[in-house]
Amino acid sequence: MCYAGDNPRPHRPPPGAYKARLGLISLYDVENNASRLLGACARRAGYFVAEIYFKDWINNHFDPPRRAELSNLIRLIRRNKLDVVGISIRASAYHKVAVQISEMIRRFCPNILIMWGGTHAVLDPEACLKTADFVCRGEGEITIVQLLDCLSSGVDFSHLPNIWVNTPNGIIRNEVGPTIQNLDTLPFRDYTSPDKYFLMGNRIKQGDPMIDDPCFQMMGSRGCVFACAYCYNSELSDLYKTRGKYFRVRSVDSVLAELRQARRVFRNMKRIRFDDEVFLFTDDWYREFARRYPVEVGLPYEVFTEPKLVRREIFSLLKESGLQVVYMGIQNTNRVNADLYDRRGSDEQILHCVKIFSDLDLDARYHVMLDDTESTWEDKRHLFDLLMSFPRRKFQLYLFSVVIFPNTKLARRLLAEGKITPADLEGERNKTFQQIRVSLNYPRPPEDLFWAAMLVLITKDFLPTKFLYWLAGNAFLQRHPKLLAWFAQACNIIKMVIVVFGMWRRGEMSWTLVRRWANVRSLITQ
Ligand code: B12
Repeated sequence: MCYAGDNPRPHRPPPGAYKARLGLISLYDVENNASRLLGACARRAGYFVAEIYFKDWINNHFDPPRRAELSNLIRLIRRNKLDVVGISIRASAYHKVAVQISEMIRRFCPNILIMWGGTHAVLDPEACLKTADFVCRGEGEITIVQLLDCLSSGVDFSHLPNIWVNTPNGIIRNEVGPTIQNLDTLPFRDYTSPDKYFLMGNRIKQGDPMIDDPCFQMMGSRGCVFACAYCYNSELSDLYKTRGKYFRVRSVDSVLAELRQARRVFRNMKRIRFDDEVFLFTDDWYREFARRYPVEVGLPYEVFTEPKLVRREIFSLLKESGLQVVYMGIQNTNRVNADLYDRRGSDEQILHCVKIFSDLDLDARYHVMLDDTESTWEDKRHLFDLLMSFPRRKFQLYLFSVVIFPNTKLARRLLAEGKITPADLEGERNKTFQQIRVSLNYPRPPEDLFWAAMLVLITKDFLPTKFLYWLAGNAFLQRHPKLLAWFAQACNIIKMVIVVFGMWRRGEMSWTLVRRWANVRSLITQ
């Protein structure tokens, strides 16, 4: 590895010089935006990139790497003559797989540099450096090209912003680099280069694993204006404080141009999901988007929002332009949200949004987060009553179980209060593999099981409202919540069949979804 050179500035390799070859490995994450974007940046700078999608994630389940998958990975690294591999770890739960894979690469391809990046590496670089040669602790687009330039010119890279390096003399911690302030300057994510591989089972499948997916995932912004305690944004907005605006948006031109390009290559595209933390733009942006989107793209789309951001005027406009599905974070009662999660709001605000979505006939899906350390019986009852006051036929609930990500405000607070130990942090405990979406067979205290089952039943619109209130007040079931959970599970399966059948009829089922949902043991609630 080249350390501590005399020439601290990276420079482009001279024409005709050897160009370092990059591999990007995405762990259990076929969607990974970062791999495709970094791949596009490095290719734009003239470098060879092999993108390797190593397995896919499954809700509430973990399928360890198999021998054939690992040997195919090594085969690909050798065949493509890579000099450096970047492992993109988005979710901390995949830390241990990253260790396993890195150790194997080191054993069979000893001359290859191993770099880790992604949300987890940004959140917990010290832990990552126990295995990786170096870590990218920040946005990767500029860093990856600078690194390849350095490697190609034989220049030291250990001084590069964002880079933290393990050296024989200890860790070099460079400061966080500049953030991309104008997102329009980035290339679009690359879905078409031939050097893409999906490893799952015995086969190496060449080509982009998402290319046949009916849902195209898109982002029009980066960062977030909120800093909820459980979310990694609470840490990142601090980290990037001195590096320009943290929340940045793309122009309508740029968003539509990427969508038009995607429509040409995604043969089966049926809908678009905007994966922005919140779909937040200026009123002028919304107006221009709503005017041009139906003409230039014209597919139904989905967005994520937050109660404080919902305005009737804007959502009517979006609805007319094709908005079909809205995901909104409710998370918990106002008391728990404020006291534990640093989220402020009111029931009135939530009910106001629910009314708007219902009036506009939008398919509303509300996110709720259970299993926290704070909620009392009264909070749980309050949450049930609030959700019961929504028009029952017009929404879905997505129930999540709170996961504590390292170095978030929530993690720091619960550790300081002694309510959790470091072993409970994601990366160590890996709750993601058992319980990120709530399933009723996960072990939880009887009181939590009772209310989780009640929430599952709310969206089973074939059950009468009066019956649900009767169940909620039933002292026998409160003492024996397992009975209620079995009943809720049965209703859940009925609902799941209805949902899957609907998606299949609309042509929205994909192999990716079948793989994720087919496991009955990890069945999530719908
Ligand atoms: C959209 C999204 C999804 C979508 C994916 C859509 C898609 N096409 O990518 C879906 C729903 C599929 C998804 C799934 C999951 N997600 Co998600 N997801 C996100 C979200 C909102 C955006 C990610 C994104 O694409 N950002 C844009 C890209 C370009 O930027 P980036 O990922 O930040 O990467 C930059 C740097 O980190 C760096 N970088 C990244 N990789 C690499 C690699 C190298 C080599 C280098 C040098 C640099 C580098 O450069 C990039 C560009 O600057 C993030 C939150 C967020 N805003 O990041 C959560 C987030 C990453 N997800 C999270 C989680 C937990 C999950 C799941 C585990 C949930 C589940 N149901 O099981 C799965 C796991 C997937 C996996 N195996 O990692 C957590 C992870 C927290 C943690 N510490 O574990 C996050 C942070 C949200 C949160 N709760 O706070 N997710």
